[in-house]
Amino acid sequence: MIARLRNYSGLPEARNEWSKLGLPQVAEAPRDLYDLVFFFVESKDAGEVEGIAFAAEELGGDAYGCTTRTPRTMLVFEHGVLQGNSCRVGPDDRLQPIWRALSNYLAPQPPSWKLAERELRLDSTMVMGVLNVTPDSFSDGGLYLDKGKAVKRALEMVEEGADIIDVGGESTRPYSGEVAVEEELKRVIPVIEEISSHLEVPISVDTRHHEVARAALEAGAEIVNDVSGLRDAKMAEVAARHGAGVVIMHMLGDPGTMQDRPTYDDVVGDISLFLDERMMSAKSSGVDLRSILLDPGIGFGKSLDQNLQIVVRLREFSCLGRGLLIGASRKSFIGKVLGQEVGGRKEGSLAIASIAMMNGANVVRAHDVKETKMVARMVDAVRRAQTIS
Ligand code: HH2
Repeated sequence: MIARLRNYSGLPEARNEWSKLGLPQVAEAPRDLYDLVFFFVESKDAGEVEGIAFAAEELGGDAYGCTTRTPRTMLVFEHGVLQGNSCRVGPDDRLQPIWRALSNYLAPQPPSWKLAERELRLDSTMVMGVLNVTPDSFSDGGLYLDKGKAVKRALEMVEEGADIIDVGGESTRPYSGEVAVEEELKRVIPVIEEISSHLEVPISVDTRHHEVARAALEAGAEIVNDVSGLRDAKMAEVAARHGAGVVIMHMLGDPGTMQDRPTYDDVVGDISLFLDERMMSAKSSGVDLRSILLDPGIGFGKSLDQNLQIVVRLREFSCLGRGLLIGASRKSFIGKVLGQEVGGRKEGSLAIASIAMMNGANVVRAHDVKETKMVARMVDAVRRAQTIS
């Protein structure tokens, strides 16, 4: 079960969402939105959702069941009720998930990201530079298939300020097919071996295959970035055995089909539930929760509007208690808004990166490292001013 704090920009947004979720009675509520705190609770288990709804009502809140496929309820509290009760929370409090969501939302966790040999501080935004050793990636396909060129680009990205280098050997752009493990290994391992001996910054391997992850970790990578959310059953075990950092990303289906009319009851809620379930599964395979970062997967089975929703509501994912990674760089939703092909999407990518950073992204995956790093430094300065003023 997960709980999310939902912060509406105003009544029109709230009404629109409530009617989509089958909450007409709340849409008629006359009370002032700004006196209220909203949570959504969702679970695969309807009984769990009912239990928390009951506990919320006992405390003086209101609970409204949604008509979505996933059992989901909206809890509404007046500010005063929450303030009066949040300090009395015990470990067996049935409202524990909403207290956790509230504190994670207001003071996002965590301060660091645990890798096998070091911890990466997350108090400033990190930039993950993209290095695709593929013939067909949507943006840099074919540019770095040659090992020498790939190594040169990695060093250049570090000069430009990259905090992590993400090496991938399989394009996962929409409608792409799967690359054989042998081929993926041939592409990425020599590059990782070479750059790990030159670089201080951690290397991540962007792969869906545990064989590739294992070989990459042995060759010097420290992070597994899995766009399939650890669907390969052995992936979590490999990551756990190496104490590797792990990025769990959400994708709807697979690259071959993900853009065929993607639908969600609620894009942020459905993705949150998926990420939480994959995170708990990784934990049960031995992955330390402190090693996990979560990524809602911009462009992976999402329409233009769904991608924009994720960016604007990113902070809701903080309720899950982990750091967040966002990869929007040069993606087609930016092209759709601006009417630009891949080469003309830099400004749009930087705009999205800065909004994502303001909304809680800890790591931003980018092709234009130098510019993204400058945006990160600027946004971090603004955020620091926010906390000391
Ligand atoms: N996006 C891509 C690849 N890996 N990993 C994470 N965690 N998040 C992302 O958004 C993400 C990712 C797709 O971009 P790219 O690698 O440039 O393209 P391709 O898949 O065509 O190689």
